[in-house]
Amino acid sequence: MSAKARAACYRRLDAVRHRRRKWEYVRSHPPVSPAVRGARYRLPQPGENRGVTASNQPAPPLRRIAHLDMDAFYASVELLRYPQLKGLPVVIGGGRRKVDEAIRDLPEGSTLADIPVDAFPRLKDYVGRGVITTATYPARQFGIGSAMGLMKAAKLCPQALILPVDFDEYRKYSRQFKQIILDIAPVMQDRGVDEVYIDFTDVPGGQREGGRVLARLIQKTIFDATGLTCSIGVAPNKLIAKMASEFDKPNGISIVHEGDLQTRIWPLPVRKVNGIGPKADEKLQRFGLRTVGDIAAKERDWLIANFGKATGAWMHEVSWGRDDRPVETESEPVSMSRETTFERNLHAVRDRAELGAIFTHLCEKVAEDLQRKGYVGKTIGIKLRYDDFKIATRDQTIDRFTADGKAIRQTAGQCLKRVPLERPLRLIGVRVGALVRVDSPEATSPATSPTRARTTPDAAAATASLF
Ligand code: DCP
Ligand code: MG
Repeated sequence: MSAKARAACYRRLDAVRHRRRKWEYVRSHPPVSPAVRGARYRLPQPGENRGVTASNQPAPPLRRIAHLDMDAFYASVELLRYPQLKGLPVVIGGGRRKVDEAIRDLPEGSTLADIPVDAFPRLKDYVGRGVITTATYPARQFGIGSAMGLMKAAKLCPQALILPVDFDEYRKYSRQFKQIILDIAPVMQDRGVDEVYIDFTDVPGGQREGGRVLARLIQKTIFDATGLTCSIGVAPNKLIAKMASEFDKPNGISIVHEGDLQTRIWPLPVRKVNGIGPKADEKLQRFGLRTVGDIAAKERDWLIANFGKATGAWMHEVSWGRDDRPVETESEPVSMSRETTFERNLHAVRDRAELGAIFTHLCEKVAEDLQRKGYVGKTIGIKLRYDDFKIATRDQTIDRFTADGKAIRQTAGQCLKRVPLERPLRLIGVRVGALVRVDSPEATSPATSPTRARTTPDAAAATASLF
């Protein structure tokens, strides 16, 4: 193409850009040649005049949103400590059993990586009602997957190895990989233990090759630091990015552009849309709508008439790949606390009744906060400030997630027994940490980690007499 023709194309392109809102999805493409279409997704090269509007203002960069999802997350974290299980069918599920403890009983000088594969328990020997949280990719070849009953999985692949869930370990890696991402691309939205959205738009490398360059950097940095792999989809918005991260799992990168809607999104089954669950799927199937493209082919009004105003309109939008939800950076709270400074200093013995009432009230308030915001926590802590302004803190981790005022009060009471109470107090606080969402898999699973300090009935009675 001649320089003159190219300049004309760019002018046309800029005029189009100018017309649309900054992040709006463009439905109708101008008739541009494939060469120019490709150039739309490149940063301007030195000497190129594209990206500069008539008024000499640089055009806004194209919106590029990534969705990153760790591969077989819980299982991959387990394989870090048991590398001898790599390439084998392994499932993660159920609580820690005696057999899990027994294999960790190692001879002097050996490590977890030395445990022979034959020593690990197998699915065929499993008895119980638990479900699988995840399975390694070799196990998935047998048709095993998340949420499947362990007994059913045992029929499909009796030789698969089974490991108990260890949320504390997964949470540790979850924090680590998210911190790595934040250090590279600060606009990140936490979507759960193993997935995040990242806004690539203004990050160096975020536009190169449609985001592939930055995605590769993030993938490599996470792998180098943790040994874990992830899959990333980069697209014009969260909706498509979420679908794209699944395109090339595991350890894949998928780049989707606006113009790929028909070829890559429309053929997908409707369930691939984040937000279309089993019920909506069933109804769509009844109308003969199986793919995203089938929905797109329906009139907006038809969708509204059959699915209601909000859902119908939403289905129309998503089937056309439109989604302008921002990447919300507000991170999940790690703890919630309540504290109070007294009007006059109080003494643990002389003002026991008053202090006791305040303490109980604080526990109830934290519990209310947790319940209102939909979290449960496992680490209960207290904070005291003495009359000399010195601070003491203690905490204790219990074996079940809770948002219950009484449970918090009881454990906080245990913590109180471990701080000096001779001096008058200026302030007292209660904190609940190690939070997870109340509806997360961790919160609803049976207790797995051992209690660090159990509350016996006697201890509870003793606590009651404190304050
Ligand atoms: N999980 C769970 N119960 C489920 C689904 C998932 O406990 N029903 C847990 C285990 C997974 C983690 O959440 O490791 C992340 O869920 P994903 O759906 O991302 O599944 P994986 O990361 O295991 O596999 P993939 O490679 O498909 O992402
Ligand atoms: Mg995952």
